[in-house]
Formats: sequence, C-alpha cells, structure tokens
Amino acid sequence: RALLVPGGLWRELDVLPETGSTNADLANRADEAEGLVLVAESQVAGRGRLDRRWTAPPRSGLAVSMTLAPNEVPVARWGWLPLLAGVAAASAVSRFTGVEVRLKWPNDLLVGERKLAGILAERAGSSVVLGIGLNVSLHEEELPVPTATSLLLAGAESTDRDPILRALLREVEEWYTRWRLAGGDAQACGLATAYTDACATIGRRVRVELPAKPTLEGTATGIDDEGRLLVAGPEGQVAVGAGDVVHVRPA
Ligand code: BT5
Repeated sequence: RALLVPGGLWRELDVLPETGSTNADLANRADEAEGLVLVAESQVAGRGRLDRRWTAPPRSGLAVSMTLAPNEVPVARWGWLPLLAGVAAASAVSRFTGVEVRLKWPNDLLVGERKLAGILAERAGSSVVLGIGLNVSLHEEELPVPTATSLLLAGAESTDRDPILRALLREVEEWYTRWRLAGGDAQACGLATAYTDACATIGRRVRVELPAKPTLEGTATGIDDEGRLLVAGPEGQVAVGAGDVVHVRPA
C-alpha cells in the first residue's frame, strides 16, 4: 500500500502470495472503477496470448495486473494500451536496473533476442486488464523456456522488485494520463514516437503468422493509429492487430 500515491490513478493495490492468474482475478472486478492493481508472488495459471502460458518460479519476478477504463477514448484506439504498457515497462526497467531493453511488437520486452517480459491486455466488461510478467531473479536453469532471460542474467544493477513495481506504476500512470488527455491519439501525445524509438520490430523484415490465414511476409514500416503493425508486403500494406497475430518472427 505504501506504493500508492494518494489522489493518483492507482486506488487499490493488493498482493497475493499465490493465485491462478492476476489477469483472470481482475477480469472478475472489471465493473469497478479503474485503478486496481493486483500483484501475485506466485502464479499457477499465468496466461499469455492465445491460450499460451506464462510460467515463472515463485517470487522470481513480477506478476502484476491493473485495470484501466479510458471510456472517452474511442475503443478502436484501445489497441495502444498494451504498447503503452511496453513503453512504460521498458523505461521503468532501464531507469532502475540499467538494462537496455527493446520492444518486440506487440508485447514483448527483449534483452538482445531474449524475452525479459510479456504483456497481456484483455478486454473485460468496460475495462481493459493489463498484465505484465517480468523475469527478475531467475537463474539460467530456472528459465521456463530457452528464449527467456531475467534482469539478473542481464546484469541488472538492482533486482529489488518493489522499486521496479513503483517505477512501473508511475510510468504507466504518466503515459496513460497523457494518452487519455489526447483522446487516445498516440501521435499527438508522443506515445507513437516513444514506442517506435524503443521498438526492434519496425524497419525489419518480418514473417507474421496469422491464425487460419497464410503467413504474411514483408517489412514492418510502423504502427497505425489503432496500435496495429503495418507490414509492407507483395500485396501492398497490411495492418495487423495484436489480437490476431500468432507469432512475429524476423524474416
Ligand atoms: C505474453 O504472452 O508474453 C504475455 C504474458 C503476460 C503475463 C502476465 S503475468 C501477470 C498477468 N497475469 C496473467 O495471467 N498474465 C499476465 P505470449 O506473447 O503469448 O507469450 C507466451 C510465451 O512466452 C509462452 O508460450 C512461452 O513460450 C514464453 N514464456 C512463458 N513464460 C515465460 C517467461 N517467464 N519468460 C519468458 N518467456 C516466457
């Protein structure tokens, strides 16, 4: 509770020793006013996108979800929320740990080519539940997949979770407030530029796997005003939404 700033966006912060999924827990409270934060020391059914799993040993990282309800922002622009969380998380991490982080569209934080954190945004009622899983103190043999990394392995100056969480909440609040005041216009509030600067996907050749559609290959040229990745391929420019993409890989 000491992490909450009075009068700020975050109005309740709960810490659970163990739960299934912090995103699932907050989805059940989607009709309450925004600004709930839920942290779990251990998650036994952590969710990724498309029925995938997020797994991490107890107390080895940060598993946090928050509720946001930007009601006056057109829903089409809510696609920027996971990207906003990525920008916020990347800057909180680099500020507190000195670790250089890049974003992989739509929702991964990478150190080099390895995944440090993942973000999951889910619609629930009139809210969005934004979940972030960040690997903090995992040793090599504890990594759930070989493509993962942790702050410890990346040589972080500090692996204290509280200051990272505090920085993360502050950064999300700051970007969210700016974006919301701009009516969700990511260009106008500087979010689009911040995202593009931190994004390792834009400017690269990519292979985008889509469910029940042929794989799309082309150059990632930017992000549109709904947070979709623009891919210039043989058939012209295509916009792909985060919810539709199975995998984005370097081509
Ligand atoms: C994500 O999905 O990366 C979103 C992860 C969001 C997790 C947070 S934790 C708090 C909140 N509560 C939840 O229940 N979820 C959120 P996706 O892009 O689908 O990536 C999932 C894939 O990442 C898996 O299939 C694995 O290959 C890999 N993976 C699983 N655990 C990992 C870890 N700890 N570190 C790195 N990669 C991991």
